Amino acid sequence: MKRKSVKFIALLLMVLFAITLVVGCSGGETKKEEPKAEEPKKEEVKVETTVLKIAHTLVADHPYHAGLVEFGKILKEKTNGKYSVEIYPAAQLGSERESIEGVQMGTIDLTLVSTAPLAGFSDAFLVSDLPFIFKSREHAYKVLDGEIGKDMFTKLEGSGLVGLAFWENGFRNVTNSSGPVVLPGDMKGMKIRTMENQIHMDSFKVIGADPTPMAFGELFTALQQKTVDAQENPLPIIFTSKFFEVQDNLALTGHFYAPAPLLISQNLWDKLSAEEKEIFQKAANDARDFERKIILDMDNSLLSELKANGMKVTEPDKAEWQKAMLPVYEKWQDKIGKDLIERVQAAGQ
Ligand code: EAX
Repeated sequence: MKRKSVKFIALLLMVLFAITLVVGCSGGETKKEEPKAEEPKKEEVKVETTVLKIAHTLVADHPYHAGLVEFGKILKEKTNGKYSVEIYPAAQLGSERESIEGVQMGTIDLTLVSTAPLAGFSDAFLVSDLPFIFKSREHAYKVLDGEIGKDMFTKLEGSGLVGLAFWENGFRNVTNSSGPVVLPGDMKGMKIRTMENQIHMDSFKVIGADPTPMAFGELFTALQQKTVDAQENPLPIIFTSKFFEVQDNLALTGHFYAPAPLLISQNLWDKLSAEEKEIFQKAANDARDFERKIILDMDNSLLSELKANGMKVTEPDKAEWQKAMLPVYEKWQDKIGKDLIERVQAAGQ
């Protein structure tokens, strides 16, 4: 019995030893660290940027330009870099009329212009070109940012142009190189440059002046060479385009209010998704408010600058000028629509 149990224990020990050997080999081996699979590098998602061409006719110091830079900043941010802008100031891409044509053809993506030259493309804005139709900025904004302004943009359908928002050029004043202007009759025979707009030309004809339509880009030279005696523009343009260098007299007539619609090419607009359209619209509205504020600040501060640059300033009685230009309403009310004129006037009551 004793010998058997010794044998059994020895066998048991050998089996246990063998098992330990097998387990030890497999479990003992220090597991080679499996190389960690490389974390897939987050691919930088490269956004293809579309650079939009924007044209305007004023110098880069004018609020038109600052407003468009703001528009581009908002657009780039809200589209995560999908859209950015390249702004061409000072009529680099042509006059306002040529820029509007470029937007229609899609060779220019957006343009910021006064409503006046749009008369050659659509009747939609004629009411805003009437003398003294807007009593104040508040009146203008109430009309342009409301239903009437929306109707104006709707009338652009089919023209290749889409109106995004009405920015501001502002209330226009007469400058000249002949002498002080107070009464409308003081402009008798005076050669005044106007925008390419028949209502503007009729408004100066009716007070005895001699209107010449001309692209903005030619105006400074025409004043310098006395091809024309006078011009009319808001203070921010008179200052930033340095008209005080070639015009001695400024009459604060405020005879026209010039809205400045931001227009986008229909081709481009149709390619935008619903979400992108919303982003473009909001950027146009936010940049509009930004630009209007700069114009207002400049309008309030530039008079002293212009006087300091030698301009002699008169403050005509606006009621006199309004009465003198009234026949223009008679001539244009059928074309524009008496009811539309009355709606716009009622908004200012
Ligand atoms: O729209 O032509 C003009 O006098 C305008 O004020 C100018 O082009 C900005």
